[in-house]
Amino acid sequence: MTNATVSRRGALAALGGLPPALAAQTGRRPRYNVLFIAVDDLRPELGCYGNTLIHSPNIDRLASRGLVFSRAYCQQAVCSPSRTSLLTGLRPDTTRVYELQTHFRKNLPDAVTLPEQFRKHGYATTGLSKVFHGGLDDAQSWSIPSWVPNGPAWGSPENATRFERVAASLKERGLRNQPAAQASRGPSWAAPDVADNALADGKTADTAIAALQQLRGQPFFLATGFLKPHLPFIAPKRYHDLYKDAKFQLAPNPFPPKNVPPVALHNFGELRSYSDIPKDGPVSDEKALELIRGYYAAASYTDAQIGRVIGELERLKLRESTIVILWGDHGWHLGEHGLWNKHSNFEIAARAPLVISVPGQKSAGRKSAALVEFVDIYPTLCELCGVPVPGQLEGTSFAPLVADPGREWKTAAFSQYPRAVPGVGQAMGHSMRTDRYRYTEWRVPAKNWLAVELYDYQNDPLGNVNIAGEPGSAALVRQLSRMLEDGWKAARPKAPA
Ligand SMILES: [Ca+2]
Repeated sequence: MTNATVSRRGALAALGGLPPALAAQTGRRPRYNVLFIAVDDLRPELGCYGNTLIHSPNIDRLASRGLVFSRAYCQQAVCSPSRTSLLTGLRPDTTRVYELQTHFRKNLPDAVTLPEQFRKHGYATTGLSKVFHGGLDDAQSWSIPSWVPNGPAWGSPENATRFERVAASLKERGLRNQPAAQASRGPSWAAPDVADNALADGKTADTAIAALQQLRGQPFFLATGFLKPHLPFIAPKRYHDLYKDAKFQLAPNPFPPKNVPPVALHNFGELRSYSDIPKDGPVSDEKALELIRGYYAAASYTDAQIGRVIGELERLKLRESTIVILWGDHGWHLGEHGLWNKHSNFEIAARAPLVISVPGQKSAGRKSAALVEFVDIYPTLCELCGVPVPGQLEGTSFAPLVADPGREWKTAAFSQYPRAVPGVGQAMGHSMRTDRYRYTEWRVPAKNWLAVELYDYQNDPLGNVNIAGEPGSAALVRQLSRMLEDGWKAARPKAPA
């Protein structure tokens, strides 16, 4: 019996799944459904993460029935690379998807995605709205064609035709999507006085509710993507009104870390593409407060839509047979380190929300501070549902943490971000979060160029000082550099004794 078998059976037993002996005798496995909720650009700015200003009652309620990971990290802090890594179970250096144009099947034609693996093992799978990055959908992942807001109705012949057209067009283009149109964008936020489902995420919730009604009665994997709080922060007025009297604070560290190498920073071009943001220079304090308020309103709008979908799951009495997992695809700078958007290797961009609720889970309502990675989600869901875990995956199932949130776990989580260095070339920044430190190396291998960052969260909780160059750090830098080079395989948890 392998260690993996032992841990899987142990985890299922602790979760209240079938007793291992019975499962072994009957070959029965829990065929939990999966409600897989992706939230675009949601950072851990939620009640269940300790924020008392934000209104996130529905995600908080999910957390009270699940496990909250306080230190979960995406593998690259921008939409498509993060989602591609999570959905293929492979790291960006394997998918070689570092930007928003390349489809992973260009480099990995035979990859088996997470929903595809469930489809292959008898599940109905479908994707609503943004699961893969926009325009980079993957037809073979879905047993029922995916759906996007403002397209034909889900499950309709028209939607299937649209889906086939998109798939054919991707193939024709060598799976290469056109860069998103950078047409002149309007303001960064708006508060129209409209119904929830006048906007995309409300339509997605409506469709998810309809999909649940149709999918019940068979094992299903329903992936539902919500677009807010991605820019622009457009949410119905009632969600902005939640914060009418709220006293927002500016980021406590609206400046680059001391001694930071310039390669770690960026000019937040995404935000600047909106009409009310200056093309250069800092964002005014007044605008920064507006943006923070807008972000909160947009997050609350999505929280309400998530509540509607989970409410339907309960109404249909599917809650006790369904795993609900929620993740934001990466973190988001709201002025911290003088930055906006994602696109960095800083803690604030790499760390993202992750909540899992498993039927019968004994750890319901608890938090885990274990270092987990989004690349771990694929093997975790397979293990919990009795779906075989493909051998090529580069993550580790955290099902043992769902059973025992305080157990020893990974020694590091890994992220990366590419950046052009003017006059030098294209750098890749590889970053590693350990229990105490964040250590990052930016390299242009052809030029033997290197820049290093080291933050000590024990002495500097906000990561405001890069101590990599300090004489007293030399031995630690050497040690962490070796650990970074040894990589994710060496950081995996040890099998229980
Ligand atoms: Ca995103």
